[in-house]
Amino acid sequence: MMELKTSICRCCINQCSINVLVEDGKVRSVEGNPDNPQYKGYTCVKGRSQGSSLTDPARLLRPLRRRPDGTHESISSGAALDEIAAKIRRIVAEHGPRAVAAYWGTQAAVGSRPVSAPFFDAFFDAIGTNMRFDPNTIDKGGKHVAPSFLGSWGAPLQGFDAPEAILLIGINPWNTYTGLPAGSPRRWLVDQLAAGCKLIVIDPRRTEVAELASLHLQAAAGHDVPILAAMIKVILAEKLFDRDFAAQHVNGLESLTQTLQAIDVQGVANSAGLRAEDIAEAARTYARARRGYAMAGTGPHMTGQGTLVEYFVQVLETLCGRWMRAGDTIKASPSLLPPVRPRAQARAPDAHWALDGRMRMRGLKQSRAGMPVAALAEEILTPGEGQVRVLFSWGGNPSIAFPDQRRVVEALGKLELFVQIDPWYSQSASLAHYVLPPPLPLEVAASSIGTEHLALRAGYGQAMAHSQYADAVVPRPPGSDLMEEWEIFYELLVRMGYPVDVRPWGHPPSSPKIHFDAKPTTEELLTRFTAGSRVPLETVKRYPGGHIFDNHLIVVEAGDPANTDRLDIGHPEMMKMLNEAIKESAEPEDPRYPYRMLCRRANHFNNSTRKAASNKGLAYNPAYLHPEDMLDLGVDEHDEVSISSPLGVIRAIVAPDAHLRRRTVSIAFGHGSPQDPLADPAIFGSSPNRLVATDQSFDRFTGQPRMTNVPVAIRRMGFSAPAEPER
Ligand SMILES: Nc1nc2c(c(=O)[nH]1)N[C@H]1C(S)=C(S)[C@@H](COP(=O)(O)OP(=O)(O)OC[C@H]3O[C@@H](n4cnc5c(=O)[nH]c(N)nc54)[C@H](O)[C@@H]3O)O[C@H]1N2
Ligand SMILES: Nc1nc2c(c(=O)[nH]1)N[C@H]1C(S)=C(S)[C@@H](COP(=O)(O)OP(=O)(O)OC[C@H]3O[C@@H](n4cnc5c(=O)[nH]c(N)nc54)[C@H](O)[C@@H]3O)O[C@H]1N2
Ligand code: SF4
Ligand SMILES: [Mo]
Repeated sequence: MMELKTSICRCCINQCSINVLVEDGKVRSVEGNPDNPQYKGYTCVKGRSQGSSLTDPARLLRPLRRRPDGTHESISSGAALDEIAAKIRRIVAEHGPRAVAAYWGTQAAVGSRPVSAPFFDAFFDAIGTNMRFDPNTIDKGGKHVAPSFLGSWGAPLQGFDAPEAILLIGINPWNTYTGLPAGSPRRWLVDQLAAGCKLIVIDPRRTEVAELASLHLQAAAGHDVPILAAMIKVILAEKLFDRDFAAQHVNGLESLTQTLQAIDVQGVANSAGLRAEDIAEAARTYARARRGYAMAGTGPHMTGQGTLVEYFVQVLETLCGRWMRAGDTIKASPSLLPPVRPRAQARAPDAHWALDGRMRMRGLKQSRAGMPVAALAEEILTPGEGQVRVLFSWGGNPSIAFPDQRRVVEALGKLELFVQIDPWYSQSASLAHYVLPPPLPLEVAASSIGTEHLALRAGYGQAMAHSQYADAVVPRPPGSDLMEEWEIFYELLVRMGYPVDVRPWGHPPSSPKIHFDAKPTTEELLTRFTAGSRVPLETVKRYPGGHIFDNHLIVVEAGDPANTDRLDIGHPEMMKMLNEAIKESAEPEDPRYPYRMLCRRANHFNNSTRKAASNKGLAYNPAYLHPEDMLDLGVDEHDEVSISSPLGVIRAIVAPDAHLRRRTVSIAFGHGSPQDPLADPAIFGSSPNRLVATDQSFDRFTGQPRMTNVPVAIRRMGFSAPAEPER
């Protein structure tokens, strides 16, 4: 029997509304839902091809346990959980809770996080460990830390609501669904541009989105801080800022103006390879627009200066008065979360970026962006009190995504217990003691709550009050032994004798926990976790393909007249770091490493997640080079090169990209064999993280290392494979 079922794609952050054609319990096809008002039928190749992953013979259908020789054998989920619980009990008794670390990755974030994170949190809270990691500190960690220096506003930024100017800094929403609202990003952007919105892009590559820009500053990588500072200088000098807002809510104008005297717009332009007029034009265009948003992506955040970059992005937003005011309506009010009460008022910075957790190396601390992932390998390898001996990894791929891959792989090999929750035999699964496979998204119920929640952070989530609920569309494969992520942590809580008390995801820390005496179902969790939401789940369920719930949208309330807090656009610590950054951007080139390796993403891959049928036959990640550089290197398309940094060397296959700046190599991560970095790149792809150091140049708040603009050497491959340098 054929049936058309509506669902939500959970393969990436866009969370498209999809129609799934099901025949006898099998997915026949996945297509966009043309009737959905937000997505209008949009999907990408990853989502459309997910049906084949459900029946892919490589999919894990039962838990695995590692044998002493490193191969894996099947084990029942019950036995695996018993063994894991016993090991944790022993290790915690011997070494204390800090020996247990946990990491959730990107597929947790786009997948079952809203139902599973509460159980994950409850489990590691019960153990009492703060060695809890997530990808923020190797992604755009500075976004969370910058408000410690700027302060925060009690209401969101204007964001996607009718912008007259958009500033995208090192972000390519065409492929990545960040920086433009969830939905059909191209269609949305084209509509805004047709309505007169101006798009400004700062990126060393003429990306797909840069093609549509009114102004593309094709700057050299790593110059974002000086460029933003130069733009702000122009805005201040030409008095293009929101003077009323600044007078009422802002401190530090004088010290910012003073510090910017050291900035010479022409000098910034020269170092970044730009024209000073273009920097000034970008500043004027952005500041003259009455509404707009700026979004810095992974490019600038991976320069090792993420916090400073983000501070200046937020200073720009503050100067342009982009914060919502009393009476403004939040068009993207989340539906399935309890309504928030935004107020138009500043909260002063507290400089309390550091939270309780401490790493044992390089003075690194837990910040508002989380624990520094880049130092987790060192925590595992460094003996002494507090050494990490256990790692749970859910929906992440440490062996491929963490910088300094060689050290990470060595560290993972030293763990006493490494549990990987993964539907695929990924690079990290292949190194784990236990692999616990969850069902795939179309086999479980879900809601759009994740995208709704993101919408309160400018540059992410949706532009409208869209909401959707989806039942499972197909059953799990017969004979499989799969556990949903929340179920794994539920079962471990029970086995270890801890109470099952969980706080619904997205609810404030002060909200009450829910106690479970008996094991719930996912449907029950979705219901209980949305109690008190702005729109009742029952109402959302009445529109199976998704709907805009724009009755009773949240309206920003007036600020408290007694509040005297202000945002600080001239924070002394940031001003000091700006001066250092200006000096750093003038660093001399090292002639041994004349190329700069840039981060990049591709539409048909989502980080390292198994490529299913979406790769058009291409199993690897090409190293993109400018055609002139290819001539200099004497290589053609499909030729092999070695790319090296002082840390290591990888093999890669070349592809031309005339849209790059000269002397750059642009390559996606998420590929390669961690066990054998010099394995055939045509089969395994190439891993840039082999070349990225964690302890040379890094953001001192988040520990996020320089993961783009990395100096490398490129050579045409000879007859013999290159050797990795000694360490
Ligand atoms: N299809 C797909 N979608 C994804 C992902 C995926 O792998 N595939 N990954 C998801 C994840 S985890 C994330 S974090 C987001 C990331 O989404 P984005 O931040 O959009 O990631 P990229 O497409 O790599 O874009 C980064 C851009 O920064 C530029 N760049 C590099 N260095 C610099 C620099 O120093 N300064 C400036 N200004 N630009 C620079 C690069 O040329 C590139 O165009 O995408 C998410 N969505
Ligand atoms: N050099 C370099 N390093 C980078 C980056 C870069 O641009 N360059 N990007 C950084 C960024 S922005 C990020 S966010 C991190 C990402 O770091 P991670 O989140 O650790 O990496 P992913 O590759 O997204 O890992 C996803 C894992 O989840 C598994 N998976 C797939 N589907 C499911 C599912 O339904 N359930 C579960 N439980 N698992 C599933 C996949 O098989 C894979 O093992 O990497 C960072 N590292
Ligand atoms: S953009 Fe593609 S992968 Fe992402 S949610 Fe939509 S269909 Fe799925
Ligand atoms: Mo990311």
